Amino acid sequence: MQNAPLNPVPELYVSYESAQKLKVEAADLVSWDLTPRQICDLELLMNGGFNPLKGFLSEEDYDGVVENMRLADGGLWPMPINLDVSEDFAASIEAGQDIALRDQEGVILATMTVTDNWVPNKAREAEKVFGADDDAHPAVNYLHNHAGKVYLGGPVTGIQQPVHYDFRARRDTPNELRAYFRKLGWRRIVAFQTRNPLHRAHQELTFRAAKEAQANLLIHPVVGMTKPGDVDHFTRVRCYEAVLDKYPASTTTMSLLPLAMRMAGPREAVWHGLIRANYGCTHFIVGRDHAGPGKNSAGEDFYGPYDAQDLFREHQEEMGIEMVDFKHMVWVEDRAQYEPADEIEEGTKVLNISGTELRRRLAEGLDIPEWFSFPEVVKELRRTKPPRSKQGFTVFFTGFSGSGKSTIANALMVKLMEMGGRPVTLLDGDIVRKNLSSELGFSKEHRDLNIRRIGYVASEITKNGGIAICAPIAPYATTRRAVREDIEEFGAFIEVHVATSIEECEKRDRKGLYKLAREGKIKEFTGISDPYDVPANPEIRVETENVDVDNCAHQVILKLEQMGLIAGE
Ligand code: PPS
Repeated sequence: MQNAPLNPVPELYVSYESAQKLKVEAADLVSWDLTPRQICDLELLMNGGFNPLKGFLSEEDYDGVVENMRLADGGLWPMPINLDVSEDFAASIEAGQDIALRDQEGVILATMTVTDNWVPNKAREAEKVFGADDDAHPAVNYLHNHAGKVYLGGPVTGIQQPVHYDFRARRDTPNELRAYFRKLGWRRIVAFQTRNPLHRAHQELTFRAAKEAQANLLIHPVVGMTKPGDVDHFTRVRCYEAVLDKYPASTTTMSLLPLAMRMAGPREAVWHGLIRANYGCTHFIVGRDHAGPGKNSAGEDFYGPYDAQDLFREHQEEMGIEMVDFKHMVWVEDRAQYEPADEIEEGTKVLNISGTELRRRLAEGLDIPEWFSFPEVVKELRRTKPPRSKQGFTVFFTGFSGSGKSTIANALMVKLMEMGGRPVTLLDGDIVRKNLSSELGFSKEHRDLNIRRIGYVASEITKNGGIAICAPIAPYATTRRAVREDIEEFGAFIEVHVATSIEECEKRDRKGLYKLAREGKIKEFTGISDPYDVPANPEIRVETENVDVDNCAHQVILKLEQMGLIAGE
């Protein structure tokens, strides 16, 4: 195999002077506000990372890519790169029209001449590109539930790079990286793709891969979009910086790749290889289950463990980048070193910590041994993900008006404040309606909006390590589920159903509202003239009839203890 020549790859940017002019002209064009994923795609289109693409795929290119990984001109390209838009926006665009592409702050990054405008067959795209039309696949979920219904295709003219304020010194375009390799005289470069923190096994395997390929090493982590739930890129980059020091001086470098991953296994591996070839690399490490999306909805793997390696091998000649097999490294206790699992004689005692086990140890604040990771890396991970007993969480009470939600929520707040350690905020129904939602009434739409606002505030509190206690009626299960999803991104969500019956609430009628509701003086009153979906699986259900408030609050405390959310020092 030839070494990749390190002359520049074509970019889609115009010169600085033309860009200034174009920017002014583009202000009059119809514009599309790019989604975060489209911004990632556009950056790599413009900087040559997606070379040979000259813009978002035309319908003909898209069809070929979906069907057999080929562009209309026969070139290999495994991943559809489309500008997905709403039906309304698409309907307003005529063939041949130029549009401006803006980032989320409204900055014009590029213009695009729309040559194609079509409604894709998303089920076919899911089957062909991702292997199954199953929403458990993150990219299929994105395709059906987030991506616009219509695709626009056409060439792009680049005005400026998307703005990044983080880790600027570690971001390189393909041509910058090529120039760097040229300057250092690196002719053989093996790239390592990653979306996870690196531990000692990764350091060993990448170092070995570089030695095997007699190449220099590029750690090329993805900082665009990865799999939902991954460690955020800020933390990861701090971890990578620490690992970088462990390689022999001047053998290894790191650069950040603003790619939006699709988790498409085999096709993704080929895509990753083509991108790295554009970045001037000659070799690429492909492992077991490369860019695997996890389990499908039947609990099975989407792809075979070596499908990605097989597909890469089939195309590597044409791609101009060679695959280096990823060696599964394990710690051999007796020899106190990492060795490839397939080279170890039977009966040798080896140690390994799985990703799941690592997450458990981090969540519970347990020991992570030095043979597994570097102390600097573990320190960073612990800083970002403290043990559960130090993370934020949300306790979400739901139940009828007068069920006792507010009283129990107040008692719980006081008990948690007595324990100390984390700030506690009470978002009681009445307080929220006064301060956050004063303009809202009690229609379904307004109640949903009210609960989504509470959920947003609670998710911010949870993210920042506090305890949010919410106590609205929250009558709709779908809205409660949406709030749960928002909050569980950052910490635990404990739904508490205060299960006081409507008869009992009406009997108590503490605010006299039930009487007014019966008389028809208050409309849409929950339980009387408006629905309430009883929670099917709350973390805890408390009965308030014949149980005092203190005891109800204590039941919640016990649940929090059981979930590891509160613990002694
Ligand atoms: S919701 O459905 O979650 O948005 O309701 P919430 O914000 O918790 O507000 C409920 C409080 O508003 C008073 N109230 C009503 N409740 C239900 N239905 C109607 N139509 C209504 N009108 C006013 C009532 O006092 C509720 O307070 P709590 O604390 O639940 O008793």
